[in-house]
Amino acid sequence: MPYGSITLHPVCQQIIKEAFYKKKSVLTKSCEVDLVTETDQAVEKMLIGRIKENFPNHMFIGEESVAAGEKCDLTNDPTWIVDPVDGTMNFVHSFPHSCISLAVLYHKDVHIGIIFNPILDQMYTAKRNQGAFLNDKPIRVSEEEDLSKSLVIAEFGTNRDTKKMESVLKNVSALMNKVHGLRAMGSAALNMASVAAGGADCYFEFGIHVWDIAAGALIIKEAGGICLDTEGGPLDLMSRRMICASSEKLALQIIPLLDQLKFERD
Ligand code: LIP
Repeated sequence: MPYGSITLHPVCQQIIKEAFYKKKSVLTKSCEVDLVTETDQAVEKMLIGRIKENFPNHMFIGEESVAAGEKCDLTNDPTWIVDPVDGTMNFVHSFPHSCISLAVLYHKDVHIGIIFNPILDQMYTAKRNQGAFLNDKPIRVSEEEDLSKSLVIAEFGTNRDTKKMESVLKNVSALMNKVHGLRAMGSAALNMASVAAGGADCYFEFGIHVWDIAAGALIIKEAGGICLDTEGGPLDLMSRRMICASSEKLALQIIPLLDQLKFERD
């Protein structure tokens, strides 16, 4: 996979920053808390349009394109996976914890990952076998291996069906007296970036999508961390579940405590 030097077009940052503090027109997707705004759609259209100008034969999987009915078909071809605004609920509420997440895959392996929080000007990047960075400074996962001293991120997600909510509450109650702290921050990509930068020690979620985690999976790997399936096997980007941690030792302490859910693949 030829590595280009990829920079997110400054217009994407401008679109999000300008809309961030304004009142947004909000639509719902799968349920009343699965939100989308015109900014999500505009950023995805801008990003994919600009990338296509340079890489016309590449494939694309975009959150909002899939929501509009496009296939979510990951092949061995060079593929760009885009979440134009990850943490849309946060964006709608002007809570500055949302980002653009962009990954480039080849033969289904992530070769480039970019997670950009335009409100806080935080650009997390990684190229395969070339390390992980925050604003061009190298980042590493924490060295925490003691569950009782770990900060763990667990999300409520955007699915409010009873089975999912019961599972979330089971996982929160199973963990809350075993860890240092639990957090729910509302952006899968930024949760993974936090683990990569050592700000959290573990994050897991059931119900996420490939566009939420593809970039973060490479950034964590390049920062010395690990991403697994929630039952401990290899991560399957399309399986809609994932656990990532600063070490396998820490992940393996959490996995047995989790109430496991399965979802239809992306
Ligand atoms: C969000 C994820 C988050 C999850 C939310 C939502 P979106 O993505 O990043 O981890 O808990 O339910 O799926 O919808 O803001 O792009």
